[in-house]
Amino acid sequence: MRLGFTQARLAAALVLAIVAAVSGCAASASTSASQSPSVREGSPLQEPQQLVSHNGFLQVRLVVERRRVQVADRTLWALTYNGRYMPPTLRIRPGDRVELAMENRLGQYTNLHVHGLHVSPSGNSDNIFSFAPTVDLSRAAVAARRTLVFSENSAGTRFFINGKQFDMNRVDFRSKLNTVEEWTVRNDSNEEHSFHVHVNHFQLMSINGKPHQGHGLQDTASVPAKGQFVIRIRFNTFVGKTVLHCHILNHEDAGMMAVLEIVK
Ligand SMILES: [Cu+2]
Repeated sequence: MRLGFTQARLAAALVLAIVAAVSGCAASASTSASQSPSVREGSPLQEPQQLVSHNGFLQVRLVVERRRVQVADRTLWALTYNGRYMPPTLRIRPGDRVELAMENRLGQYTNLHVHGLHVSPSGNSDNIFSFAPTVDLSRAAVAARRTLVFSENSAGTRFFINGKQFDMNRVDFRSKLNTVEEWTVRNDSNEEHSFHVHVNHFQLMSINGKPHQGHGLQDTASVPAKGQFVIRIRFNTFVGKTVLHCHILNHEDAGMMAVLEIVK
């Protein structure tokens, strides 16, 4: 993750406020043993680490991971930032530039939210929706590429995939188990169709040539009228015959369905 700021609109110091919920009290005043024998006086309260810009520039690398830490003389498994329970404070001046790279070692998705900075909600900036697909097929080796053309007759009464109406006794596409394929789904008609494939979810890569930032795998996607999209699909776990089709029921019933067989 990399955030760039050329115009910091703050007065003096900026605080990177990644809120860490402090579990249990930090340093309590000494209490008599009879009231709470498990609480001892802890270390003095410590300020978070400060990372300070120099010559108008601050480069920060934040490693986020679950680690064992000492808090108030207790051992905790906690979410940490660069090995510390409290995240650092960033000190920069108006107009400074910050480059912040976050490495996520949590084994689950997270994002970085900052207080005191004017940051875009797009892309991988301060974007709560920026979860990557659970599986990212963008760098996968592609075993086969196919084009699936959705079309219909001018009356809108018969619907086709690659010029054919559905026939359950015909196999239209044969794909190999444990491979990734890239399919271009093209819509030659004047209305949108709802592409749907059974068994394996797919990653939507682009729509009408424009790269798509996916929020996860999906099993249905709209293909625009006179447009197209590109998906990548991995055939996991199961072999056998299944179908892909338009999810508009009368299109499907009028032929817009095809047989996909997944083979070893
Ligand atoms: Cu349709």
